[in-house]
Amino acid sequence: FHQRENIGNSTAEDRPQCPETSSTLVGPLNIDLNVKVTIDDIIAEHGDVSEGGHFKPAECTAHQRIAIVVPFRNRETHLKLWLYYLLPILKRQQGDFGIYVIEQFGDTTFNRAKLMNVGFNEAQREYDYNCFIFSDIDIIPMDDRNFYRCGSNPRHMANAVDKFGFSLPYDTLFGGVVAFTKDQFLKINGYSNMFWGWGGEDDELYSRVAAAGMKVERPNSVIAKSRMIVHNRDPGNESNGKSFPLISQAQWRMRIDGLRTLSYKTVNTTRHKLYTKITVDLGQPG
Ligand code: UDH
Ligand code: NGS
Repeated sequence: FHQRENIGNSTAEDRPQCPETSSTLVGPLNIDLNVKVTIDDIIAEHGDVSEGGHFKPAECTAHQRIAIVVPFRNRETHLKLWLYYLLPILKRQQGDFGIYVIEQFGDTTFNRAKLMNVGFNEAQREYDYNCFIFSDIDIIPMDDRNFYRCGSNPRHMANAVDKFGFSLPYDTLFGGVVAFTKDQFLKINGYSNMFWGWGGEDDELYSRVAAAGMKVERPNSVIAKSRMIVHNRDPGNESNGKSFPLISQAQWRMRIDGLRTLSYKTVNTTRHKLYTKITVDLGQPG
């Protein structure tokens, strides 16, 4: 994948840098969460996405090499909807991107944050990504001007979700969709590995960013409008009730809990036509 050979008549060397803002963007989008579409329909639409979910614009050299990491278990319907809407958006944004669906194996308590760390680790071994977008499977942007790209600070892109009346419920919310350059993510040692069950791992991530002296940037709340697919709480992802002590320790614990101490076992890797799915055994809650 991600061949570096010629595309059409131009080589990577003589293709121009893509413009800062792509001219193919359309702005606000109509997102119908009840749309009837099959995965085969989506595959048929995206012949230019190569095996494993990799794409790069043919006409120009992308600004960033972006790995999109999605934590996953038992959300096939959401994955289909997410791909249906995100692929055209990401292509119009002219990213050089790869999609990584990181699936938690077995029925142990879900650990969203650890899956994100696994995604970072696995993606950066495959290609020279310099930007990592960590996205829930159930958030779909309603405007393609909400760039899935990194900035000079970590970015939060799900700051205007329909579920919260298109505004931020609290200033330090850092869930849903976030973007880190490789250096930014390494600087904070990634996410904590210790959040088993729902809640708080995103707040802890925010604390790491602040402790590392960085600020969080957000797009304006018109461009950032997003839909969240309505769903019930999943079995195995009950609220953990133990988040607050962990969040308050972030500043010192970030040195010893994160990417550098990540351990897991890869159970399976599947190169789907539209994404790479990596199934991992995260072990037992400590
Ligand atoms: N996820 C899965 N499978 C699971 C649990 C979580 O794939 O079993 C992933 C998925 O990418 C999801 C993300 O982890 O988008 C975050 O989990 P979540 O969607 O459960 O968290 P959220 O805060 O919702 O979006 C919490 C449950 C709300 C219940 C409201 C009932 N009305
Ligand atoms: C906070 C959670 C965050 C979560 C946010 C929004 O209470 O992890 O709600 O959740 N923090 C703690 O539990 C400590 S949402 O309404 O989107 O499900 O992101």
